[in-house]
Amino acid sequence: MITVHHLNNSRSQRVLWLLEELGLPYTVKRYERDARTMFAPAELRAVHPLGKSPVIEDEGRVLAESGAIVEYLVDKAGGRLGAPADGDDALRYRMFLHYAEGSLMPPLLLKLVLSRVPIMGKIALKRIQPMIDVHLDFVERELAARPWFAGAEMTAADVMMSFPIEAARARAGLDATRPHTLAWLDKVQALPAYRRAIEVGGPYAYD
Ligand SMILES: N[C@@H](CCC(=O)N[C@@H](CS)C(=O)NCC(=O)O)C(=O)O
Repeated sequence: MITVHHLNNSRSQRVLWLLEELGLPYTVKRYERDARTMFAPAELRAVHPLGKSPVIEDEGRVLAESGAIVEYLVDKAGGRLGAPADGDDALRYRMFLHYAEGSLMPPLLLKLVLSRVPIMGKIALKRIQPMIDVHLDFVERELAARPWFAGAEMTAADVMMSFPIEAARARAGLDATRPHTLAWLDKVQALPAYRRAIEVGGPYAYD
């Protein structure tokens, strides 16, 4: 049985969503962020040296890093929600699977960190938002061209993209000026498996 080490308001929410989509059996161990620092509790380091969420345990193995976990779960489910058959869609799938954490999350995280730094943070923030806007414009164009990130069907690439898009709506100016992205997010958040994952994960600030 898979164990998900789930931190509140975190990337592990999308792992719960994927597990619900795939119908794989799992249990959840919960952790709460420190209310002041927002860091994960030290006990998560006992599970994995990085002490970050998500982490899963399965068949005696411990696996960290969302993208690796998502690929592992897709493989375990026989490739369901994995790369589409069409070659171009498959390339999009691969790209967005990496893009979510590799390119889109870093400026969003930087914005969050800088927003907590007085004076110099405010000055630096002015340089970050235009970087984020380039990403959000790119995402909007992609979703104007097709209903899901990798084509006509929902895939695990959508699961990976859910957290940065939710974060962008919460704190980086994603609004009605990018209607295809917002429509995609509304569609995702209405999916039965997504809703079940929210119930399992507990209160989620980005829902
Ligand atoms: N790229 C990693 C990032 C992991 C990460 O930073 N997780 C955050 C939650 S969204 C975390 O554990 N933060 C608490 C901490 O740093 O103490 C992944 O996708 O798994």
